[in-house]
Amino acid sequence: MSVPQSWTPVTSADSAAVPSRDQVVAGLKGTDEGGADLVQLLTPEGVRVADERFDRYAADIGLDTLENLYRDMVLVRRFDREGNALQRQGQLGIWVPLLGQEAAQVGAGRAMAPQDMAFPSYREHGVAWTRGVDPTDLLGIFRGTDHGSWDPLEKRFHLYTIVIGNQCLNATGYAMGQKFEGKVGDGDDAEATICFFGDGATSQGDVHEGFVWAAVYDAPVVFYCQNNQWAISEPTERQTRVPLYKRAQGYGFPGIRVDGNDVLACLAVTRWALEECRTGNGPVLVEAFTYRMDAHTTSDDPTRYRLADELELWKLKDPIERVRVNLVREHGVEQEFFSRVQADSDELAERFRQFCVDMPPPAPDRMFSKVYAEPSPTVEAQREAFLAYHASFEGSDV
Ligand SMILES: Cc1ncc(C[n+]2csc(CCOP(=O)(O)OP(=O)(O)O)c2C)c(N)n1
Ligand SMILES: [Mg+2]
Repeated sequence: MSVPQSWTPVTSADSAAVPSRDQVVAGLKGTDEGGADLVQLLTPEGVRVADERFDRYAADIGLDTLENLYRDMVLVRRFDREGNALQRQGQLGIWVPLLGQEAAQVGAGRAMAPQDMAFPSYREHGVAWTRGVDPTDLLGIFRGTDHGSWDPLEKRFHLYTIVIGNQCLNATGYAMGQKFEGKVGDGDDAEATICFFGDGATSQGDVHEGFVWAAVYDAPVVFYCQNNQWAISEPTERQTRVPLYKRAQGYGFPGIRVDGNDVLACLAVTRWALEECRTGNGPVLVEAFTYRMDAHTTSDDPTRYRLADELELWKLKDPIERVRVNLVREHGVEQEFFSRVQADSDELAERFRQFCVDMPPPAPDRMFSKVYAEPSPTVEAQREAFLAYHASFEGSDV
């Protein structure tokens, strides 16, 4: 086979530009120049720091809003922990914990305008909360009785997607529709879409295709990647040779890395990104640099593949603790506020638990009743056959 004329072999000078494995890992962990690019408004010690570019997107955040963001995160963490416990007690088939990702999710969710649309994966309980989805509406998914019982159009929050990365195609298509229907512009009612996915999802073809279509159609979609460092047992360095936010450049749109454990920075950066999209400058890739503090799901045991000291380091960057420290030190907030939030969260957890325990088993033919909007003879025949089979057990112990 002859070599095409335009082909030139890689010289040693070119390969000198290729980073070493150590340099790649340093970049992915945020300790190189990529680390300096990290947008942060609240340090892990709870100190508010200035950021020339993004301060104006957090300028209106006074004490009340900061308290509300804190409350959101505490309540979300509380029902997430309850979900884990319910699975361990046999009430749920599985639970997908979000521990450690509260700021990344609450910050992004609270940046959305009511008319914006969100496409989640399966871990976005914190975003669901900000969209007004009652946490009990998540329970059917994990108890295996439904696919989520909220109205996606009313909440502007799509149903969960388990197929990794697939929602990037849905979100891009939806955003293209927003553009074609003239919903992008300077008006207060302009709309954008935000798509949530993980670091591992960036290796999926669906995400690549979403990026390509969004780029060439200038679709108003914020690709919000929560880089929690792990895709089950696969670390980020097995997914990429460059920090994820830098990938956007290859598609021709901006990419930015934000401290995913800093709720203020996540809020400010996502407000900016959504504004870019609403006004016709999208898409944008946001990499929220965070950490999955618990297992991938309740079916996973992370002690098999990662060291405890990594978790200990991330505990020092806890997203809730840094807001608490800031509220006390810079705003003089008293214990009474924190006790009230704690009481509210316990009340929510109790309601969540009781709802779960009281959930009735679904009727045996339920799985056939919501397959298509219109009646289908095939599904109807399957339903009849299943009910007859089911009836054959009547009176037996099975
Ligand atoms: C197309 C597809 N392949 C594989 C899986 C199995 N799977 C479920 S979660 C997961 C890892 C995803 O990691 P990441 O995108 O980083 O998201 P995270 O779970 O960390 O939030 C995989 C491979 C799946 N659900 N869908
Ligand atoms: Mg991940």
